[in-house]
Amino acid sequence: MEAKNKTTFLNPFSLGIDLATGDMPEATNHLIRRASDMKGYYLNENALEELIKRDSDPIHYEVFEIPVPEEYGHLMYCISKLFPGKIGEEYFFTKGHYHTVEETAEIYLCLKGEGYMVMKTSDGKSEEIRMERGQMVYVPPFWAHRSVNTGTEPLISFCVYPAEAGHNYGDIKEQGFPKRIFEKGNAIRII
Ligand code: PAN
Ligand code: ZN
Repeated sequence: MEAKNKTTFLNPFSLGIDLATGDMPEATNHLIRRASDMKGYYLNENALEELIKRDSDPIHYEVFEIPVPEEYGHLMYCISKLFPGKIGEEYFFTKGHYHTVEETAEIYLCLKGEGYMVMKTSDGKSEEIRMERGQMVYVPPFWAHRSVNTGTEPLISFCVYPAEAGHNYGDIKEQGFPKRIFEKGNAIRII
């Protein structure tokens, strides 16, 4: 069979994912974001600079994937692993993005750790949904999304989304999300 409607024909395959650790040994793509990649994202810029110096620009989060064609019909999937910690009082988070093809959703199944999925729409709606092991978050089309680690171990999720979705970091670096998540007086505060 040949490609149909511009969707590349593939043979079925399987791969292993360790549900306790999120390890995906056959992953061929490994995206690394370091603390220095997060400049401009956190409220306390000095605290981020201190972390970069003190810990020699540590890894902030990583994504492991085995790519499929970025075409309508295929599903991209990956493991997202966000380390725990704070920049000042603000919990570590991923940059966050809209999908370039805005009408594409995403499923995050949390395998380890705890935190929140922080989301917004371009017309001002905002949601924060708790993530913990065994909890699935459905990110509907049109919602920008960022994960935040409020725990003490890595926040690890298995993500699935339409392969043609693409990532649009858009206005998020400048405007962020309506809510940030802090630790204040030993409590998690969403402000
Ligand atoms: C995830 C994210 C991953 C890293 O795979 O790409 O958690 O976050 P950023 O892309 O915001 O840096 C996803 O949502 N893919 O669409
Ligand atoms: Zn996404």
